[in-house]
Amino acid sequence: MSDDQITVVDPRTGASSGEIPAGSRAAVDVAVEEADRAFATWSALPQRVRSQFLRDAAGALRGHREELAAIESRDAGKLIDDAQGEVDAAIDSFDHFAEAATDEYLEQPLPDGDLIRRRPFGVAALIVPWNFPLLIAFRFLPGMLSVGNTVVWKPSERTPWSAIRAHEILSTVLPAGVIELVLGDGRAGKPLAEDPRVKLISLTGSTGTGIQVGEASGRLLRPALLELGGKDAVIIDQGVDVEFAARLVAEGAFSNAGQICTSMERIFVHRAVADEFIERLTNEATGRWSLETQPGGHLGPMIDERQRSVVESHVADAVARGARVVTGGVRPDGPGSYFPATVLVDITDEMLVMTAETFGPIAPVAVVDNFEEGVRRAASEEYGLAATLVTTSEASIAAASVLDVGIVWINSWHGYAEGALHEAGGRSGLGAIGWKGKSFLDAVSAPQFVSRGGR
Ligand code: TXE
Repeated sequence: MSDDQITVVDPRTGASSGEIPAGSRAAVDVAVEEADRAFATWSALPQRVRSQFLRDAAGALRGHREELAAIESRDAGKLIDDAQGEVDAAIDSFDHFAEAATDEYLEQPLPDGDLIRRRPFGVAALIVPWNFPLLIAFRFLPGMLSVGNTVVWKPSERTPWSAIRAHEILSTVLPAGVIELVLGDGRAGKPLAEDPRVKLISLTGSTGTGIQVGEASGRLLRPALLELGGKDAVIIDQGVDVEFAARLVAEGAFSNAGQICTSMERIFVHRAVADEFIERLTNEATGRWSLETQPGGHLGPMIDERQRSVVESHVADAVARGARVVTGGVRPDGPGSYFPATVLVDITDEMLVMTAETFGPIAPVAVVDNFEEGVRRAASEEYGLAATLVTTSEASIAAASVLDVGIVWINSWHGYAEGALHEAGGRSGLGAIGWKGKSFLDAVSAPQFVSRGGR
């Protein structure tokens, strides 16, 4: 492999699935140029014409839904059913935004003939991570296009293949330049973030990268939508259905092998239910959440060896500081970057599993004397994506309102209603980004006040 190529690795085998360019300023320059050129025509189209293009895009992608899911399942190490669900939801987003960006949204009347016009920013850069390659890309891309932006899309260098295939398919129905794909790692991402012709940028990724993109955006006085790292807490109260709580936490900690920004990474459980909770969580880890290589197992591999090493080092640090491994904790023999669902107890707050993003299937369980102690310890962390509360007490829910987080899930996890809107706390991000509809479009279009001054 030469320096200007990156080898992409299949997480189930460790073997190469091919090479992509490492990225260059020159390639970014061409992509931004093309998207910039396409912007004038695309943004001037009548809304119904742009919406029809989005419907055509959904139809074209849907014709390849199984192929795209197979690619996603292989590259990101997902169970095929999960990959299919994600790909289908990703494609649906094109249909959604074909309807959401209405003429009424784009020109919002005020009294006396004045109005707010929503206008596109111009070229939008879309930098995507590897944990949900198409789902995260298409959370943003159709909505960006729907209001008239053109997009330069950079997938993660660790999972580029579904983006490459989807872009080929989209290119058969969308005008040239409306979506440009650039490949590579930071060697593509950095020049893209620094390009003054990029008028809006979205990054879902690590906090370190987010700070760099934010700095470049500050210099260019350009909005940046940053969805970054997390260290989400779940607090489990006394008097709850412990079986339900254990199932919910297993799902929150082990889904996608823990590689979700809103994974539950810190678990605070009330002493009154702690023993039963730990036992039931352990059963979940060794049952439903055993490795997919076991019969009935649902846990796929970590994305690659680098990520597995991070997870392993966090477990080793916890054990060195006195934690006990109830189950898991040791990498299995055999190919692929698998790591088992792991339950840790005797946890203290200075351990790496409680302070740094682990991004793996690790459930560190800290026992607390009361819900308020859980809230206090949950609040000590500098990340602030989301928090989950398992409780039947309104007083406990009220006590948790001090948490500096963008989302609070109560007796649930990972639900997103249409119209949901959140701004991350702490070092977890910047910019209020809605899930769908108007609350999303507000983040990717600029308001312009138009007054006829006729009063
Ligand atoms: O992220 P990066 P990585 C966390 C998670 C993980 C860690 C590192 O803890 O272990 O971040 O993952 C592009 N300018 N999350 O290394 O590097 C990069 O090519 C512009 C949380 O994959 O931030 C990729 O497309 N772009 C997260 C994207 O940024 C740059 C999901 C994210 O990569 C760049 C993923 C640069 N200088 C990881 N350098 C979440 N919130 O879900 C890299 N990139």
